[in-house]
Amino acid sequence: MEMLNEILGIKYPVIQGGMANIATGEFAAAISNAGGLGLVGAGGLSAELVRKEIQTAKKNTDKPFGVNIMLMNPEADEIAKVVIEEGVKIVTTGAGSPGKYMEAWKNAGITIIPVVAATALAKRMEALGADMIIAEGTESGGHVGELTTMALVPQVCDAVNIPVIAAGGIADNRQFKAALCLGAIGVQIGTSLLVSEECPIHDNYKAAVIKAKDGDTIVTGRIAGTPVRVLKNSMSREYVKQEKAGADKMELEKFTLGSLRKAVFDGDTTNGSLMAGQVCGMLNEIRPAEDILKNICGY
Ligand code: TUI
Repeated sequence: MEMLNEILGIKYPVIQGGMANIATGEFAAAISNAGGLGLVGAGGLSAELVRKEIQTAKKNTDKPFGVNIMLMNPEADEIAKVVIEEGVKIVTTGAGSPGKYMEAWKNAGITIIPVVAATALAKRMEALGADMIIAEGTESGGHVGELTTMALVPQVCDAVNIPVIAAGGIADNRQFKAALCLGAIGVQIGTSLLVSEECPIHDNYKAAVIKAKDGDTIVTGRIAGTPVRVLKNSMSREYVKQEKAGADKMELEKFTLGSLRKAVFDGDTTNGSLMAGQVCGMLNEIRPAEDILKNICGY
């Protein structure tokens, strides 16, 4: 079977995760220059800021790169247009169904790679013309589903006839090879890249990921319906405590509002939302992105 790097014309069969509020145009270009597929993470940005970041990525790399659209973004409709206007070639999506944008993207010749956490959406995406699927297990950081990568990836592979990329819980060559054994043609990684030299997050955030052990993540918002995996800290422990005690959504909002920005830009590891996956326990140093990709792929 053709591997992801062969399909996309890149060195390593690795896509960078969407990494909301982290993956700038400069970062995406750095990952592409390192041999992976870098992505501008639209996250919670306005459509015009996404356009700016796309333009920055173009200036900083001549290699393929893409855009990840976080579908809960209130400006998702406009961002869906911006990627067409800017001639972006590859789009991944997360936290929802991109169904209503797919016809326009296909007409624009965009390679569409939705991220899914269950087989039902994978099948719907294939029927609507998705080119590939990213099957993301609950080991991941950020917005997650229920199924583990081990359970999800082979079931998605069986459910669809398009190539599948595995995500969630992949940080070294053993996990990379396991993902290929499960039927994937490549992997998506996020947490490992948090501790790359090129990653623009605050040093405190990187230090917290390096210090974290395997049991140091927690999922907030499972009850409210927006499960997000983050490092344990005062904010996330209190969030889950209040959630279990029956706090309403509005009350919980005050914990999450702007909390990712607090972590990324201010390095507030106490009140910030430090999104990270369960592989945090195996990340022990800050390295160049190229080393990280090379190590994971084993060549
Ligand atoms: O999207 C992600 N990971 C993310 S998005 C994000 S930004 C954010 N911050 C705070 C709250 C919410 C989001 C941080 N990390 N991964 C891809 C992913 N998509 N995981 C799970 C899903 C998913 C879940 C439900 C996709 C579709 C879905 O249902 C869609 C439908 O309509 O059936």
